Amino acid sequence: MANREITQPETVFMSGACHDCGGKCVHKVHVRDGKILRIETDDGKEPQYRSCLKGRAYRQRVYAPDRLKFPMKRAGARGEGKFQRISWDEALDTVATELNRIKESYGPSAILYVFGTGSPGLLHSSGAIERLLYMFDGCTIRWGSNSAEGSRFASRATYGTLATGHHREDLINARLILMWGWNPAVSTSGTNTSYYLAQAKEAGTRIISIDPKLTESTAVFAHRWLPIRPCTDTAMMIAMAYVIIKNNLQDQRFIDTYTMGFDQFKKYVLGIEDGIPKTPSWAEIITGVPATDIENLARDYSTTKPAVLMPGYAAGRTAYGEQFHRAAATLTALTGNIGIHGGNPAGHGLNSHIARFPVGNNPVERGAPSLDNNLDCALRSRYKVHSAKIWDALLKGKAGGYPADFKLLYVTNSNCLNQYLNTNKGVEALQKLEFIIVHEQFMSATAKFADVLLPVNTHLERNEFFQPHYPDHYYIYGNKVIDSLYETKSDFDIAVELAPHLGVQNYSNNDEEEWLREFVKVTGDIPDYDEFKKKGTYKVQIEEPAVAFKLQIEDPENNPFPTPSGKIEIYSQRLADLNHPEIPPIPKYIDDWEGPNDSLTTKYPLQLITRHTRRRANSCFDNIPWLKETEPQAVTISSVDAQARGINDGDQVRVSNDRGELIIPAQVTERIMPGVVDIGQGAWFAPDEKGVDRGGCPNVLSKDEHSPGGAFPYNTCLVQVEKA
Ligand SMILES: Nc1nc2c(c(=O)[nH]1)N[C@H]1C(S)=C(S)[C@@H](COP(=O)(O)OP(=O)(O)OC[C@H]3O[C@@H](n4cnc5c(=O)[nH]c(N)nc54)[C@H](O)[C@@H]3O)O[C@H]1N2
Ligand SMILES: Nc1nc2c(c(=O)[nH]1)N[C@H]1C(S)=C(S)[C@@H](COP(=O)(O)OP(=O)(O)OC[C@H]3O[C@@H](n4cnc5c(=O)[nH]c(N)nc54)[C@H](O)[C@@H]3O)O[C@H]1N2
Ligand code: SF4
Ligand SMILES: [Mo]
Repeated sequence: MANREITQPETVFMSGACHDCGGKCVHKVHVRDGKILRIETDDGKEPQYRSCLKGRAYRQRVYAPDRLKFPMKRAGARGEGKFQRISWDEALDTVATELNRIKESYGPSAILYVFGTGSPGLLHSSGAIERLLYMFDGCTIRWGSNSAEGSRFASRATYGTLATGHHREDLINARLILMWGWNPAVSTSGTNTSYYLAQAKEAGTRIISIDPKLTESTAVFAHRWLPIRPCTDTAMMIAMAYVIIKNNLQDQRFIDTYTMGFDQFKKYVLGIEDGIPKTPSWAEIITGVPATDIENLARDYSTTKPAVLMPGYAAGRTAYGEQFHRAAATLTALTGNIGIHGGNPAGHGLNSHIARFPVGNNPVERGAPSLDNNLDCALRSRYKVHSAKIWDALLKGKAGGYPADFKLLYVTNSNCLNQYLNTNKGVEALQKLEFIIVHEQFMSATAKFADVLLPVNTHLERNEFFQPHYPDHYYIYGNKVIDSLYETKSDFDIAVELAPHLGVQNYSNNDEEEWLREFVKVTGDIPDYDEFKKKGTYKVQIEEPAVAFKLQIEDPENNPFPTPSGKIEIYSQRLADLNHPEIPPIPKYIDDWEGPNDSLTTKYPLQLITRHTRRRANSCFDNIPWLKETEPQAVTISSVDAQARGINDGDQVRVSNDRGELIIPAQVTERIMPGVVDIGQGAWFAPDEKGVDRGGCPNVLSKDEHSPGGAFPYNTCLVQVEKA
């Protein structure tokens, strides 16, 4: 037989922005005969939006042998991971029958929708099913950002908005940068952040890192590393305020003009309120940072202007995480580093013009007060379930104070069993449900518990529109590069096909392209859709980097801050009105449960932190061989703590507390402070027959609580480590 393989010429497609990594980059995909050959990245005009190792390796994710290929229904016990292939017709019929049955028997609030950040696109993402469920009389949804609810809470309380960021180019204008629990060389934090940090360093900006670990960012950019005990940063910041106020180093004109509540804060800081002056020596005992270092940093930060204090989200993912972000914002206000080039208000830092998929209103929440900008967590939890408490909510329902007795769980774009707190409790809770539906690309820990499992395509198998999460000035068009593999579909396609089975009329009057055209139009920036689609990126020219609150600072008369007082609220009356002892109206240090001062340290003496890793985006990519090679899953432990336990580098160790245990190799290093251990988050939960995790999933250890302001306390967790 003649050779039938006629080789087509190689074609290049522009796509990008694969998962939730804190960035959105360009994928330049080489294809021949409908097969991806390799993936390169932006080599166009600066600024380039270049991929990381995960994008370069994406071919292996698309063609992974363990991709979910067909719709399936459960064949063994729930969670056992045994499935049987079914047709899409049967799958959609079953999903519709169960949704109808649950709605009719228990009401729509018995349906809990848990969505995550698997797909960062606007159309083919979690919003698609959310919209469908709302049109189907609603459901209960989760609230609380795993990433940064503490930061969101603090930003709303202090500034009245989440849009508090500068374009990252502006880092170059700073004379001093404090990377406070911020590791953008790994966690990206805006695609080009490291690029601009490198430029700032070259231009002479001094950079100081405050972090329990000597991170990649610290190694590359910082002039100094100040190790600090996790969960204690607020104490250090308040002691810095003490030094500033005692030495009259604050920007009093700024404080008088733009802020409210300085005097109340001052009374607390100086100890007039409670008899405890918050001196550097007071903070040294709590934080482990020498008092002289705190004193020097306070002087440095308040006398070097402009300066950036950049709080990462991790120090706010603690038991009182919002206090960290409130204190950070307050330091920027005391020093007048808000609204100016080279400064930073240390708020949530979100892109202000981010568009959203129109999900509509949830009928189940009809009559609820506006919850969006609300600081009252208890009020929110009357209508939604805080994501930290979903297992508890499944187990206890209304009797536990939750909005409903949940019967059906619908999960898209999330590996919640792996990624939310207290995985072992999740395993138990999932057994309580009558039905579980999961849309997935892989057999994740969560997918294993599905009753119906629907296979989803990847971003390279659909057209999509992407916008940056952090303030930046570009957009990405993700072109469909290959046809959907096997029988996979996107969440949007599934919603469109499921709608008629549910009797939902007019789910979408637009097809994919019409939606994308609409999103592009809404930006107001992109003149030509077809050209944008072809080029894959649209870079908006800017005169100078955008600076949050520039107008408020330059012309305060006409531009109040969007807070009730119109000022930066160091003291918040809205918080005072909550009358909650653990949500004080001014930022305060509160000792964390499971912090370094908890008596539980006698049993579990080590503080566990769980950083975001280079080789994964949350739990995405854990199964990709090329990426596995780059970084073994291990627990990082200081040589001091390792020696005391007879642990050598590479030894298998048991990390445990009362909630669970896991066995992984130890990585012994001087690059983490004694008393602290670190396990990269996102590794796949793999319990052995005794229930001991062998995959390295740190959430078998984390506690399913949230801070008073709604933060996930992933980094508040006490453990013991011993040789396995
Ligand atoms: N211990 C600890 N745990 C943490 C954190 C921590 O710091 N420490 N960080 C937390 C943070 S910040 C976050 S944001 C969460 C993230 O937690 P999740 O929101 O659960 O996100 P991922 O782990 O990325 O899981 C996303 C899942 O979606 C799937 N997916 C990808 N694309 C699509 C798609 O198009 N459609 C569908 N249906 N599925 C898709 C992926 O295969 C993956 O299994 O993790 C949190 N978990
Ligand atoms: N490569 C990669 N990039 C990512 C992600 C990913 O999974 N992989 N995830 C993305 C997502 S969803 C998010 S929300 C962001 C998260 O971004 P971050 O929350 O900023 O990232 P982390 O790596 O958790 O933590 C940053 C640094 O904080 C330190 N740290 C931990 N606890 C404390 C503390 O109590 N005090 C102080 N001072 N430092 C502390 C850690 O050692 C780490 O160096 O990253 C995004 N970027
Ligand atoms: S993980 Fe982020 S930076 Fe890496 S390829 Fe995907 S979108 Fe780009
Ligand atoms: Mo996140």
